[in-house]
Amino acid sequence: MDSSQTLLQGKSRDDSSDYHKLSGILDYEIKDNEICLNFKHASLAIKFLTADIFRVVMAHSGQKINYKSTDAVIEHNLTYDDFIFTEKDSELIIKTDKLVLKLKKENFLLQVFNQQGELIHQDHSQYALGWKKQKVRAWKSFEQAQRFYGLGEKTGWLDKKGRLYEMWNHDTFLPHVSDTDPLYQSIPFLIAFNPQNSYGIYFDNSYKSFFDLGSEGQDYFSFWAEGGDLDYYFVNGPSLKEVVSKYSQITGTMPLPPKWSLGYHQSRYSYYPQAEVEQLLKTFRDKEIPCDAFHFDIHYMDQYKIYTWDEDRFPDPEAMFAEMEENGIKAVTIIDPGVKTDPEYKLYQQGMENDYFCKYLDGRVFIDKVWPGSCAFPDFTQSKVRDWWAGLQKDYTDLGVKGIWNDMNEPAAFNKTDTMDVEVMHQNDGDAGTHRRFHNLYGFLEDKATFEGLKESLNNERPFVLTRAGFAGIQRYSAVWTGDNRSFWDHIKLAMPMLMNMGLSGITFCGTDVGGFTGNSNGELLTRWTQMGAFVPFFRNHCEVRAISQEPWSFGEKYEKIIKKYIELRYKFITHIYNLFYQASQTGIPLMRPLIMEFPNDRECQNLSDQFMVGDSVLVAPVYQPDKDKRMLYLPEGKWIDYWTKEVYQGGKHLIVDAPLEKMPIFIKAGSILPLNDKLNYIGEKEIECLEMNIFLNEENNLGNYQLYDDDGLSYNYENGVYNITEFKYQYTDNQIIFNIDRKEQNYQQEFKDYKMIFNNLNKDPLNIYVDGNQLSEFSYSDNRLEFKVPVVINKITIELS
Ligand code: MIG
Repeated sequence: MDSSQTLLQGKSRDDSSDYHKLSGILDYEIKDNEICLNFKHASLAIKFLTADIFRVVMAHSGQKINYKSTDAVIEHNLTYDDFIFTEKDSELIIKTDKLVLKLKKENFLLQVFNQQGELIHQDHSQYALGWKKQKVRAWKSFEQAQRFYGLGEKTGWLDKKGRLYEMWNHDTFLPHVSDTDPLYQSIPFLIAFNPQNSYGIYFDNSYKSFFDLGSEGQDYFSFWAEGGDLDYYFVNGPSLKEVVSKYSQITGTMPLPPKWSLGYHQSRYSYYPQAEVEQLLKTFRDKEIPCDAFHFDIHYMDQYKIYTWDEDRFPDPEAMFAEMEENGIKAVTIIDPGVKTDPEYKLYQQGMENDYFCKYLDGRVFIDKVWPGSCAFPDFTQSKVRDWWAGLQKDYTDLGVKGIWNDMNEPAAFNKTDTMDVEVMHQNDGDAGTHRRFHNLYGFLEDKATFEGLKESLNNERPFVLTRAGFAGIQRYSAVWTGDNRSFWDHIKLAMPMLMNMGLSGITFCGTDVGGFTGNSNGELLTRWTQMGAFVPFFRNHCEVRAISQEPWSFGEKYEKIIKKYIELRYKFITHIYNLFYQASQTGIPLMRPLIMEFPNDRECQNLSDQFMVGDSVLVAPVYQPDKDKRMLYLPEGKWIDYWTKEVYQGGKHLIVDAPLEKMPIFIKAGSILPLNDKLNYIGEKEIECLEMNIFLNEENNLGNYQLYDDDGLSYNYENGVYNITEFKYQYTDNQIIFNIDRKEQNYQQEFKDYKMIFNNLNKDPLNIYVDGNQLSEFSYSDNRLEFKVPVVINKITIELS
């Protein structure tokens, strides 16, 4: 732990005035999708990917422009050259189908306008772009009304304005408090929000970098890096959803995970010996508490040597995994990157023989202490090392392991800087660089190798990888958990804006240790945390080696009952959650969303950090304080239906609602359709024969729709079209409801046989119901709720109302 970490304010103050700035434009050239500009000691390329995504790359001090991207950027093949260029006396103007860019010739300045001529974005007039020795920096003006989101895994509120954030992956064991920074991940993607014109900036630089969002009250925001190139992407909105979605065109989306990984995971540091795991399994199944995965922490290994098993603790892991599998529980094993320097250890031998480890320029292998004692560290920048690592996964998948949990991959080391010496070299397949350049990519590249290895060895099953460290684009390979939080009430609260901003930064599949990692949890805390966790993308209960047990039953029956109910609720929502994962895999739009994403014109939502949306229709307001049986929350405009009582609320205001321990407030936006399913003990336990289609009616003259994606949840067959897409639509007028089912794609033999139709908030008596023209005799109607069953093959329901 670096002691400077706690001295946040005053760290890395970086004086703007002594940077070299761009002079006036000397000359320029246009080639294809690119405008190249020359300055006295620098040059700049502006390269269009689309009509509203462009890249800016600067070279300085006599260097040539370096077009090489970090590994975060996918091979997108995006290019756009359909712009109109005009030269005026004082500026160059580039007009695309969506934007107008103006470049001031004297004292370079970039301005971006939309088609209506509104200014969206501009460089700060005093500084614009500059460099100082190896540092590169950009200054941008900002309006006080603007909000900042994104930046991945950061502490603080939803709106990041007023803070200085550092990007340097760090094993931060000290408590994560309001201003702790950095944590484990570096996602240099910033969103500048304003209701009309939001945009994003992705700074594609893996060196240590900083984002100063007005921490000294200055009228600009700024980002800089300690090395590498000034290489950033401007991503236009105008909506927040478009910004996030367009960012995923640069760094990719999360692939569809195996459905079981969306279930409940149980972990601790560490479950052993084998008999204890068997007991754990039995307890879950006896108590019928749903669970899909157990995590194996470092004690399973022999002297913490990765890819080994402690034979005393685990005499027969293969048999244990088989028994788990039979009971529907998948094994996820932890892996640390450090390889113990034991001359009799196979991996160390292989690494030394084949030159796989990170070395200094003079050839010495970098060795430092981690759990196994002295370790060498694989150089994941080399493809041969990633191939080797990928190949190791088979050792585990052959035993029955289904997922890998990559810890300590900042990489963490037990020394003063908590990490690898920055002077260590990475070979990077012929484009070598120091650890200063590759530090933030270390975990990312390990995860890439892990993902690819698992994919290969799991034989058409989708891998599950969980990581602590990462960089932009990490969503392509791994889910992310937020590291060592504590069993503090504050950490339920802290997790919400952190996870929402991770979602806005491309990381859909994220979560936090439910119950808290360090310190002892308690019944009330675990209950409240599980309630929230049930709606967070990655749902795992995990705690530290010294902490008391925090399995769902650890604090007595009163809490167990409620915890169980919320884990069951997760599974009740699983069809919907999986559908949202599918949407995220297509569009990059996360399932855990800040309200501002759905209600962009509602000022109240701009910094609303303690409630969130699951998709576009479910609003969740966790209780994050002890001894509370009420919670204040905000409902945006429109009507909302209390999930529990079905009571209808008028939004556009704050409410104080009852929230006794057994109740976490959940509201459904009126007008929406929500699929819910039966209770499951684990994904795939049985066929879900009947899917509940819950319709939450709004006023008359209301339309609603829901598109449901469905596949086997496990294989890659969906890539060959083996999936279904069904569209549900309804129209509610004063005398009838017409409900349509349109099977748009139907190549997968789906499990549901029937839909149970539930119309909530129907305050007119249903007279006749016709299903594809035939009158239905069986239905029930009471308390404004109409219910009946129909087979999935039907197309149209007509409900005549009184
Ligand atoms: O230095 O493997 O964040 O989840 O249980 C501690 C033991 C190493 C840190 C991880 C935590 C894990 C623990 N690890």
